[in-house]
Amino acid sequence: MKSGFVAIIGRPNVGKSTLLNAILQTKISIVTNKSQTTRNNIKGIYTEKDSQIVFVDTPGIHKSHFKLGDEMNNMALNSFKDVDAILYIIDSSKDFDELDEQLLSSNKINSKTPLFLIFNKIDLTNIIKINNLKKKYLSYFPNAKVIETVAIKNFNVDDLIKNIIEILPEGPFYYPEDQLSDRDLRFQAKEIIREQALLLLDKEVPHSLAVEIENFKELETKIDIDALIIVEKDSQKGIVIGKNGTMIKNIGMRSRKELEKILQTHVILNLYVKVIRDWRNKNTILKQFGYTKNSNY
Ligand SMILES: Nc1nc2c(ncn2[C@@H]2O[C@H](COP(=O)(O)OP(=O)(O)OP(=O)(O)O)[C@@H](O)[C@H]2O)c(=O)[nH]1
Ligand SMILES: [Mg+2]
Repeated sequence: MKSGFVAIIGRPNVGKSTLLNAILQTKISIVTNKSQTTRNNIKGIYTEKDSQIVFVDTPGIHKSHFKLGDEMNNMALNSFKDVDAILYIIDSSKDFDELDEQLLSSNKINSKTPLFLIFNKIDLTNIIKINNLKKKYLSYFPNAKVIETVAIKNFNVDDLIKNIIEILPEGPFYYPEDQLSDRDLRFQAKEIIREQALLLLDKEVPHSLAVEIENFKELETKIDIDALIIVEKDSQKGIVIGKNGTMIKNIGMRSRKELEKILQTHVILNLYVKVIRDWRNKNTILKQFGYTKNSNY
């Protein structure tokens, strides 16, 4: 039997969570067009007959201006300290930048850990650009395995899994065969609501927004959920509620539909909005929301 832990890392918005979901053919991690969507390390467990890969999706590594961002970066940087392989995801349509350079030239990535350079989003660019990027990345890690993917279309995902299994050590299954994630339904619910809010909102609001589940009651024929949407300013609260409550109704309706798909049961969802000023810089709030290493999540 083969098994191991594999960290999925990279800059924000490159397609890390999309790739994890493609590998597991299930929505484990939320995906939006906004950067810094993922705020926690989230495990996705892939099991085949005689191999198990425990993937760890991570927040995109970015230049942070808030304590929240520092915590997210720390989570990501801690994820690949002791793993059997690292998937470094690259948005092939973007230029190589200063933060990539910093990360690759620091000694944070252990040169003994097998490294996969995943050139994702190749549908958005051309061969010349991809080849230039490859040269750049390979100059830091000449032995890395290069794979091109289009995560939204599942392109090359099977090939990637095959390549990972090849380098995994012999080992036991770490999780039951039918377990797909380390996160519970409560966590999934808060993430789905955040995802739907992020998809509908713009500018600084997505980054200032958090969701807390106040009540999650599993009844025989339905699940009752009360959730709080937290923002940092009164003006943002107004935007989240929308004219005559249209925005919050829309967020609620879309979240409920998505939750019903995942939970396979009827969902009653009540949303409330609350302002906590500057919560992204408050340690106690970050801990309460599950955004620190020592949080419950
Ligand atoms: N065209 C194209 N878009 C993609 C591809 N993979 C992901 N995307 C899109 O890129 C955006 C970001 O995807 P995510 O999976 O949320 O990216 P991420 O790296 O997890 O982002 P963070 O959680 O913010 O770090 C979404 O709009 C995806 O639909 C791809 O291969 N091609
Ligand atoms: Mg993500």
